[in-house]
Amino acid sequence: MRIPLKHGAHRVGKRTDADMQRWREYGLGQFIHWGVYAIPGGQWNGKTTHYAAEWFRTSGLITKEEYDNLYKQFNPAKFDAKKWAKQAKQMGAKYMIFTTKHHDGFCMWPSKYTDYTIANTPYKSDIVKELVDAYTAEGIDVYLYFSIIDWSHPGYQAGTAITNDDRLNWAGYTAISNEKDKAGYETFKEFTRNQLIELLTNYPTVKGLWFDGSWDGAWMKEAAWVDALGTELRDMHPGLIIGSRFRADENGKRHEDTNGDLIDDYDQRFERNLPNSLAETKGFDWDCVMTIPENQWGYHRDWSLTYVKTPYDLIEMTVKANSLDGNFVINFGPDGDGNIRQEETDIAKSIGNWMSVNGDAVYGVQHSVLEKQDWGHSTAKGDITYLTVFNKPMNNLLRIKVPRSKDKDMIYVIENAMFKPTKKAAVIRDGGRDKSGSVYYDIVLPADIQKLSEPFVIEIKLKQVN
Ligand code: JFZ
Repeated sequence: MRIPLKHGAHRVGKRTDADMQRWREYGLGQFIHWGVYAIPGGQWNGKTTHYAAEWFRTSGLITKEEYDNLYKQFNPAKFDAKKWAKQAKQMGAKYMIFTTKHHDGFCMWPSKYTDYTIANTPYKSDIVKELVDAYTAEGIDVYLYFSIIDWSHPGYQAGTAITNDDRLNWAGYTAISNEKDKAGYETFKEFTRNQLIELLTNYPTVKGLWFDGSWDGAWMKEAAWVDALGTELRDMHPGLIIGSRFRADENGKRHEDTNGDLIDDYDQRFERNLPNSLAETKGFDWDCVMTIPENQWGYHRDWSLTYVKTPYDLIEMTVKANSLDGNFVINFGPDGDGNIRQEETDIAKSIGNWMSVNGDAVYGVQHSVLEKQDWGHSTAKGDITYLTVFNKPMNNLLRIKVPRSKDKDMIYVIENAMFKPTKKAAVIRDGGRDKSGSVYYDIVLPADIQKLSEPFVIEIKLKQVN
């Protein structure tokens, strides 16, 4: 039984328009977390935090006053938007999400509605504009990250701060306790609306908004107002793409509404955590945003404290996400001078080199008819199935299990197979059947493929026969 909702999902099932189709085909994206937190980079007065560097204001290592004055030093002399965009292009990113304003409230654009912006730093220039222009010129679509939580706005503080530490605010159990707080929160809502309208007005080429911090308790209680704001933003920016981390329904349900329908356009729940099956995705569009270290989004000076993912870790996640109909987004945290650190530059390059050979297995694909197999992940586009091999068999015989067709009289056969890196046809052997009727094929890995020390793709054509 469906429960009537005023502020739940406004659509059941996926969006079918061209803008959303374009989103679906991205495959790989880049996230950038950049703000004044890049100046301390997780360290202050010789002490280092293990917590996420972009949360540095709450680390206990810096006073609020010290943090709130950091912007007076923000002057990234090495920042070169075109260089970043070229690097992202080479990596193979089709879209980029940029932190216009993180939880600290510092605006990377010259917002009219607060003084806490890039305009009042020694750098002065509009960083959001530089990035939107540079990435758009490279053919990379831009999305704006925007935190609802804003530690710099007095109305936000008045409305929601139980303690000074917003980390305790995770679960969204804040309450507005008195009339003064309520009035303050109204000014915060108006401020948030003004800023969002300002962003879409200033940067009309952006494709969407990536919201964060909407678990805030007071925000979740504003279902009707936030819903109306979403409609207003969509009306002023046709095609606008918004994820499920913007608003709650009237019962406080986030991501999925009370009826289990996805709120807004794609599921944002797979943060730093990929699903393992199509069933887990519930058939929704989704993205997975991922840090390169364990949990650092903003610049942290000391990556020795954490496991740093390798290019092949990230490539496997990219292919896995796409094999389950999601987009994968890799985060970069530039430093306070505007440099992308060497480790990130090297990783981007390796990924880009791999994507330039194997990108067909990632862009514009969907899940394939093959079940998940030990050697890796499979994706499909039209009548081509891409097998991306991450675990090369010791005997160099790659066993592929091909499903029985739903129609009992039909089976799938591999019609032909080609190694993507060498463009050579593969030798396919009959690998037998099992009791359920599934058919197996063995692909013989030739010497040049055996020698590869990186994942590789085999393109196959599956044909249904009687
Ligand atoms: C949030 C931010 O707090 C963080 O700094 C970063 O910007 C990240 C992209 O978003 O962190 C979250 C938000 C949601 C979840 C986890 C971390 N979540 O839903 O599991």
